[in-house]
Amino acid sequence: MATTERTPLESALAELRAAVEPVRLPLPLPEAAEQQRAAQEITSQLDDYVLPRLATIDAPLLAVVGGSTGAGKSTLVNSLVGRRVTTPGVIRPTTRAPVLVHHSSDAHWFTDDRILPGLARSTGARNDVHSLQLVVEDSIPPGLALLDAPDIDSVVAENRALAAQLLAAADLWLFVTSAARYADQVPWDFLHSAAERSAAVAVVLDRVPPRAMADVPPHLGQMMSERGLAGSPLFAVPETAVDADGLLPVAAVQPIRGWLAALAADRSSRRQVVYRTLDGAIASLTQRTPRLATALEDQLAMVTRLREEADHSYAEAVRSVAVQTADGTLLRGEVLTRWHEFVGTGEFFRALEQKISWLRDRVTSAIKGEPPQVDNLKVAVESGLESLVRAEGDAAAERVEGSWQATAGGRAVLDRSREDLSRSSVGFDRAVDRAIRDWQGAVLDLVADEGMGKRSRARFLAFGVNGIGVALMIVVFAHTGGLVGAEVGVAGGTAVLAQKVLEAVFGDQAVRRLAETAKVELDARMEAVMSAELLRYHVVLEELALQAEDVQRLRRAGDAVTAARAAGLPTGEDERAAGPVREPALEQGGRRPALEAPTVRQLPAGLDAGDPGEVVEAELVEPPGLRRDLR
Ligand SMILES: Nc1nc2c(ncn2[C@@H]2O[C@H](COP(=O)(O)OP(=O)(O)O)[C@@H](O)[C@H]2O)c(=O)[nH]1
Ligand SMILES: [Mg+2]
Repeated sequence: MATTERTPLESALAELRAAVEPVRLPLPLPEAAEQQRAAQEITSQLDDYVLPRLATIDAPLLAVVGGSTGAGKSTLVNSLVGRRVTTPGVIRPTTRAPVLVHHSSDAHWFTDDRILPGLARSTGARNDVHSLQLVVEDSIPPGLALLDAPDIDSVVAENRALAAQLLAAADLWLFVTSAARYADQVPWDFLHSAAERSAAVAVVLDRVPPRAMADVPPHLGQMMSERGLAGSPLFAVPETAVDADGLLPVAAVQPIRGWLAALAADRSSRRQVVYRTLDGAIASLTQRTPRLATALEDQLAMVTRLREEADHSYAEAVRSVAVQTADGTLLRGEVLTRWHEFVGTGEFFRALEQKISWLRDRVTSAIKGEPPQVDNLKVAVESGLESLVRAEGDAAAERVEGSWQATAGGRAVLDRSREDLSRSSVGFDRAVDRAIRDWQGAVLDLVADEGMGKRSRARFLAFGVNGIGVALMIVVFAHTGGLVGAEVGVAGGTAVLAQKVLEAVFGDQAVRRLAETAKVELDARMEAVMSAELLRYHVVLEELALQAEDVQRLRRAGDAVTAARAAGLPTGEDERAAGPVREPALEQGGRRPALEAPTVRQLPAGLDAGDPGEVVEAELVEPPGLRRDLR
């Protein structure tokens, strides 16, 4: 086998394979399952047929005999060969290694894993769908090999899969159907796919009762014409008895034999069959690749959508926390009670409006020496803030889960996740607590820095850093919504008092600046806590390993194959020596040149041919020296 440098077409196909092979479509979108199969089929077809065939264009023509259960495939192969090389049978073994029959001089083409690299080679009969039984038979002409494939409609799934794989690796389909079953759907699905990718096909209509000879073959011929197989030959084999070895009489298969022998004897015809199938296979790859790219793009779009849903939900949590930590929401309940304790009695608090200067002195004396109430207040602020942030975080998780549950793609991602994404993470509450304590620490640092360098240092020290710090937090919590100095509600009053206390210490400019800094700090910390939660959703989406670059790579690879295909298929060895290519790439959907020649209808002796109907009547071209065997 000559190994030559890769042609541009081979390089483009190798890149296509590299682009297709890793494609995974994990989300259950409408096209996903079908396109995932398509990706698998593209890869297999490249490995099993297109790449090896291109690399060894001079290899023998592989005719795969395919069809439904009991159509007579094995009997036909045996009869063509002239001896029993493959096992026919009414009682079917569930699995059996397919049999490949070739001439002894062609052995090297099949013993290595040039084609069908996934199947081991064996020389004896094997009950194993993962191997290929090679039979040397010199009644087969060199340059032609016959493969008896499993039933396309086998009850055993792996047999069906193997049948499809073998047909995809064929240069020529010898499709066997019986007079009783030729209208069945399964064979037509296969024939349709062969027509779609312009594979060379010959149909053998087996076991035709003599009285049906005038009707059934023309009907099948018409069906073939209607389904894109007008150019494919149709051989009608009459129902006859099989001999002791299970072989059909020589005369019954003679037209098929003759046709195959003619094909094998003529290198150019053979090459054209190969080119036609090869080119059709490459064309189908270029047609399938954009669909695969689109399916991958759909997956990416779904991931983007899911990510945005998660982002929006947590952005909402961040926003909501930011609003509620500034609009007075927190200045109630426990915080308020503790604040009252801290600044003094309820009466004192109610008298606030009128007696602000007096109050300042009262407060000063009340909190001098850092009374224990300040710690209670700090704890109340902490827990009020904690429950607010926790609730918003939990709500965000529930929202994401709810919106992801609404699509199949989202449900699939939720199912894949090892974590329960319908709720906050296990560590969330602790993370919130820590972030809040850190913020409180930062606020204390802030007021300490401000207080120590000021002329009001003495007053600052009198209030104590904790008292001042908590007062600043209170001011932050009422920073927006016009509460400070305006709304005279309980919360408003609370904030006003805190504000007055701070102004007494720092002056009003500084209080505004400090409150803003403290708020920015708070928002940043809460956003960090929420981001960590959001990350869980990003991670589970990233685990799908979907990359936008892969779509581009697929598209580019498909385009490159299209371009390289337009430049033509490679030449064989003899042509390489002779000079430039004589046979250009076959145009897609064109008529099949090699198979146009002898299209045969076999009639049993004594029956009038009559109207040829849809079956093209043609002379059987007998190559010189046609013997009982195929040579
Ligand atoms: N009488 C007769 N029997 C046939 C013919 N073709 C196949 N058979 C029998 O039908 C059964 C199934 O045939 P086989 O070749 O195993 O079909 P396969 O499943 O397509 O390989 C076997 O018992 C064959 O002997 C035929 O043309 N005439
Ligand atoms: Mg069989």
